[in-house]
Amino acid sequence: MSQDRDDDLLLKKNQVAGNGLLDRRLFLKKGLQFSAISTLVSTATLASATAETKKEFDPANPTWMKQPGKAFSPYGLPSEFEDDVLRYPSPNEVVTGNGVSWTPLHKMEGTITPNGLHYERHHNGVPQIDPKQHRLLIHGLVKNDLIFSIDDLLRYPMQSKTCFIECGGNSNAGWNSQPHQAEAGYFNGMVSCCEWTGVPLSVLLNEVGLRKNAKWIIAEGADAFAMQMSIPIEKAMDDAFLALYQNGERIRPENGYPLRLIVPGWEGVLNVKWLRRLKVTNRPVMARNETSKYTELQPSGKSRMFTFPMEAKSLITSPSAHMLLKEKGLYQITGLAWSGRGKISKVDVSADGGKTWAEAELQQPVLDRSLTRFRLPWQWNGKQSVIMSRATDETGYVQPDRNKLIKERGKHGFFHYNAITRWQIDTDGFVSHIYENDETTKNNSDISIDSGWD
Ligand SMILES: Nc1nc2c(c(=O)[nH]1)N[C@H]1C(S)=C(S)[C@@H](COP(=O)(O)O)O[C@H]1N2
Ligand SMILES: [Mo]
Repeated sequence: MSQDRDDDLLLKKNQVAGNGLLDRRLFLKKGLQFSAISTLVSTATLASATAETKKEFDPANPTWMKQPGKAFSPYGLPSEFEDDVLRYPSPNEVVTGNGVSWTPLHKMEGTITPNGLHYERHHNGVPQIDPKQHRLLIHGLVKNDLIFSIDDLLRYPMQSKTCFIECGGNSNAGWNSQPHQAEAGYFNGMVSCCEWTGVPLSVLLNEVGLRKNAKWIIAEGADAFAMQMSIPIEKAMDDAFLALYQNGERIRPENGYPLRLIVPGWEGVLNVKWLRRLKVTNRPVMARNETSKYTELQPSGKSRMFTFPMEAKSLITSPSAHMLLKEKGLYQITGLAWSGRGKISKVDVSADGGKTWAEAELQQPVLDRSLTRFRLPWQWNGKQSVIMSRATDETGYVQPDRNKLIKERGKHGFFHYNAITRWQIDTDGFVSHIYENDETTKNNSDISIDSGWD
């Protein structure tokens, strides 16, 4: 049967939305498995087990089979052939140590961020803290001030939680008047997801004893920026915790060693790294990062402040910007969805610029406030196509398209950009970032954020 007839048959039997979106269960259906997957791999490759190519597969041929391999190592590193899977540090940082490095989401699979690829955001460098000298002070509107060493904290009963951390400024190039052309991770990769382990904050707050007028907690970091952030007491008592471990090992210096605050689902900036002090107060401290930053004027003339939870968002990571589809045929669209308000309940995908949608398969288990992997098979017909994803979370919140976001928030936003991202695949297979045709793309006089953070 010819390739085209195969393609037609696949479409006829499995298409669930316009422009070739196929049933998410396609790869799970037993009978279809073989034919579907073989179309996914180029027919040229499959058909090529000729005498010529068989020579490439000489069982005794690879050099790594002719001599013993390397011995053991005390700490494992990625294969040298994966040396392009890297964080991307902001090129235009003005002060050394103030900037960001993005997680390469477009080069990764699954949902967990390896520690060496967790995005970084520092305001004044990474302090090299000696855990023996480090102390945490809890004071303010409490009955007894307490000082903890790291060894003290390591003796407490621990809990683990997998959750994402996302900078409030993630994807903020989306506010630009022109679509930002960068790889998916180097545009949206100020989000990462780890299993964090540590001590519930409520345990320590109960130990110091909150006074009646305790309303806020001010968390302070031990870096040269002395980051301070205010957190409402309800959240502090609910699910915030002090993390000592990241994906099973002690937290990396870049991510807050030896102690960091985790505030699940809320703006990254609240997750104070290198935590040294928690002051219980009756009002917020009104620090730089809750006044001159993170306060945003709305079209109504009012400002948004203390916009804590990160709203539901999703993003196709493959195919995505700057990738090249070599030929028409079957592809797996995949990406990530997350919500600071709970679990992702569904992700819809469109391959026709939003005219029709189909529900993607969610990788199980779907975890609260964690990156969630979605996948959907797609038969690309070689024509210009626009693919996009739309997340819905368990509160019923639906990720907005860009026009809706701009209508609500104005054109000069900086934080909390969670609009639907559109990737356009051209006839030559090249993928780029586009906006829906709207008035905002035509107005070129707006501010331009090449790589913003905060
Ligand atoms: N002490 C301290 N904590 C901090 C910061 C900082 O510069 N200093 N940056 C904040 C910001 S803006 C973000 S987005 C997250 C980034 O965490 P990460 O570097 O582990 O990804 O840490 C927050 N906590
Ligand atoms: Mo941030």
